[in-house]
Amino acid sequence: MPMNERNSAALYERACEVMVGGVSSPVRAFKAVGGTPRFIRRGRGSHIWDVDGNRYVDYVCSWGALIHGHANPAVAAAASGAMASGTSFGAPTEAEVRLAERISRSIPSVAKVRFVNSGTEATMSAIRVARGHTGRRKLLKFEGCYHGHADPFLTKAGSGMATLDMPASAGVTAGSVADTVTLPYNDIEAVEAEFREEGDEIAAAIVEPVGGNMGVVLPAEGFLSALRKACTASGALLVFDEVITGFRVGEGGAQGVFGVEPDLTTLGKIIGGGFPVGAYGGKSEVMAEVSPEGPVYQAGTLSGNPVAMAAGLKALELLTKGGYRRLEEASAALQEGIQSGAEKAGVALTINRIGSMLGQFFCGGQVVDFRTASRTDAGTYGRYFWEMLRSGVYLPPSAFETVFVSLAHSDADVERTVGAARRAFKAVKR
Ligand code: KE4
Repeated sequence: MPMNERNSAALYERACEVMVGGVSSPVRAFKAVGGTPRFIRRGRGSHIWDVDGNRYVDYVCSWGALIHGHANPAVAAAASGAMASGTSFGAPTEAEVRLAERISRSIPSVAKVRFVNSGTEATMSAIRVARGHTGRRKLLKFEGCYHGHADPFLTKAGSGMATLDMPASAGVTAGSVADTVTLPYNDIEAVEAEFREEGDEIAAAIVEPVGGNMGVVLPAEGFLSALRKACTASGALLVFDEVITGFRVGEGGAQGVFGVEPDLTTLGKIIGGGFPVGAYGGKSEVMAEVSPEGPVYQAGTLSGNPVAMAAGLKALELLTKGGYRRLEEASAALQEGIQSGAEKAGVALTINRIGSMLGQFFCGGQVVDFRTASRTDAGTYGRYFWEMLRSGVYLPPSAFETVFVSLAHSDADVERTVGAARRAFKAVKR
């Protein structure tokens, strides 16, 4: 039965007249799955409603920011309470000190932090600090990882660039990526060879300690520690981009789970409770490079704004060990249910998961890097996406993104999603 999408379609038409692609970020345009993007009217808990009144169980969760679900009352109250005293001062506030202290307690490698307004600002600043600290130029990154849209990162990146099959971006000059070296994720030999060849020129190696922008790809045994060892030996800084994994895979982030300590960490999403936020931080002697203490300049009008700080602090306060256990249970049930549905239907599906991050690949065999992730059958994913949407389940409109489970997702939500997936597999098989 065709879905009622009249209002989304009308809004999309209007949007395309005045907004590029009708959206504020490319992956929202549904290009990889086709059809009309859903314009969302409201969210509550694990659900969102579009402007045609269709209700969905949401697994995008604002790309991972909403670990407590939509319009969490305590987070909303913290934000509105902050707003009642003013939305921005362009001056220091106690709220940012408290959030910085909370982050540092949870992620001990972050002795000093600087707040910014997006993950992109966090990663671009972290690389500038690494270059300032080491006096070197080269940046090592990994295929399929996405670190935001700053020029040095826009080669063979994940997320929207993988979705739109863009190995590079127009407007990014050869000069600005001349110092970027991109290696296959999980390829320890390639890392060691690169450091043998150019180790003394590398300012930083930046990596998603769990890939979340090529679907979900876990670090191979020894990959992160090999990267740590190579950086330490060469004097390059190791940067963990934990914009997704920070407070997602555990209170101490992926570095806490895998026991590898970076020199710098970037954060975002969850630490803002759904408000625009980013942060970068690390060892005091490295962060001392940042203005006004040191010579690396970085600034921001709304950085550390009190509303995002209040919402982020409340979101982190609400995270408990029991909460992470719940996320693990619900996500495991979701994975098992969907996987068994695919097997029963004879659909080749590989699911990678860590905690409440799941990646679904319509291909057989292991998915361990961007090359194997790219084996996913995009056409099947698109049909699956629409079958699930028609059943009231909102998945990422791209195979190169992460399915996020929140603390608002109930057992009933999981059961309903598994049932929808079973039906969807039968349909995509036809
Ligand atoms: P933002 O600039 O979008 O706040 O953060 C950039 C970024 C940095 N590092 C990682 C690991 C990230 O995942 C991101 C942004 N994530 C994507 C979704 N995978 C944002 C969604 C979008 O681009 O619309």
